Amino acid sequence: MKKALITGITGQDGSYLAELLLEKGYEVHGIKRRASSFNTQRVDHIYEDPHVENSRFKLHYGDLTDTSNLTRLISEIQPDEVYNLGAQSHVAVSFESPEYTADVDATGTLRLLEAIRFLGLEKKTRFYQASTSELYGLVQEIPQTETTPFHPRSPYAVAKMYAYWITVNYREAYGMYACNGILFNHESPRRGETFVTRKITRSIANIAQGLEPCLFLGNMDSLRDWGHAKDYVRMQWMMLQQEEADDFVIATGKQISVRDFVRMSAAEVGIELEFSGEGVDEIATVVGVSGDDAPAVKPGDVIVRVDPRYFRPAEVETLLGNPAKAKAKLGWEPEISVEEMCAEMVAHDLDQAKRHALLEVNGHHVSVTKE
Ligand code: NDP
Ligand code: GDR
Repeated sequence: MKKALITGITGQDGSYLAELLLEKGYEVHGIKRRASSFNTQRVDHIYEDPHVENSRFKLHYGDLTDTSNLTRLISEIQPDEVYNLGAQSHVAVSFESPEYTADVDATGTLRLLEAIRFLGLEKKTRFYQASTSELYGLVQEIPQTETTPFHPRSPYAVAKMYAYWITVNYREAYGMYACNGILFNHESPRRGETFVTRKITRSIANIAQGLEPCLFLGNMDSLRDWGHAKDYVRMQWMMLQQEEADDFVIATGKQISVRDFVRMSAAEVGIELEFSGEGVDEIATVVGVSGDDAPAVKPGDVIVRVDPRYFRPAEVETLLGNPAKAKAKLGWEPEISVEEMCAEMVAHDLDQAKRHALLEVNGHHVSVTKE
């Protein structure tokens, strides 16, 4: 039975990847951070009581900032595959915590690679690094491929650039099977609530249920190549099953703006929006409502506004990937479109909003946490 170790198992990708590897018969080990409250919601459905015999899903406390912890875990587990998905993954937050982001995202990657090498596992353990389209930043070429030059635009992206190159370096220097997946944005109902797609689907669902009056956003002109996390974790596994380690762009090859994602999400709950104004004065007004499940808004209501708080010191305006290499060498293609993904996310968040609304009607106050 193959053993995999996943850092970031409690995150969006970690949870989908753990499901996939369990389906494939792996013994799956994951590193979770110690927190003052439970933080395993995304993997609770696959959690197995450690007392159960032959359990194939095991969680260990750990942290990417802790060398001794990582080295001990790798030594004990002797994994065939390590997926380094753990990171301070929020671009805007990285401007506020640049040093911590570097420690976790850059040095954390080095700590894992060095532990594998130090333990003499460089010929046994295959390594996957969660690299990112943020490396392209101020884009030099459209669409972006594996050979497009990098120009990172945030402390997050700069830290991930170190992680990218140290992964390549350990492959070249020590012959390690180490790969970079250069993944473009990918989302799902399990996406963290402060990333823009999930923030939008959650707010639109709350607005439709009368739980929240308005969605505040930053740069709505931003263009992203959005795929579904389920499609992308499949590719993470495929990358470690090749004869030779290599780096791949994973993207859909299509892009839309943040504004269009808002429009698409609103349409899912029967709200037609019209955008007007520019820059910080841009608003979206309801111009039509439809459907059996009438949303709690009426034509003329302004339900989207700009809050400059969400602007970034340096922005990545446009990202569009070309996944031709992944298609040619691995036969990978995304199966879920951005429209299907958006519908799934809104349906999920609407279900949650309806539960909250029901509780409110029955006198139980539910606080809807926001940024
Ligand atoms: P999430 O933010 O959902 O998950 C990040 C995970 O990392 C969580 O499990 C988090 O733990 C863990 N983590 C954070 N800090 C530490 C630390 N100091 N030590 C150990 N673990 C830590 O990210 P995604 O699942 O969306 O992304 C997975 C990886 O892929 C990340 O590295 C991200 O940067 C990268 N990436 C993501 C893309 C995307 O569009 N989703 C695109 C390209 C790359 P906790 O639950 O406790 O917070
Ligand atoms: P990104 O994702 O920065 O691309 O990083 P995010 O969803 O945070 O932002 C996408 C774009 O939307 C704009 N935006 C807003 N973003 C947020 N979070 N909140 C807002 O209110 C808002 N309004 C507009 C942003 O400015 C940006 O242009 C994600 C993360 O998952 C990274 O870890 C990963 O590496 C990259 O995707 C690929």
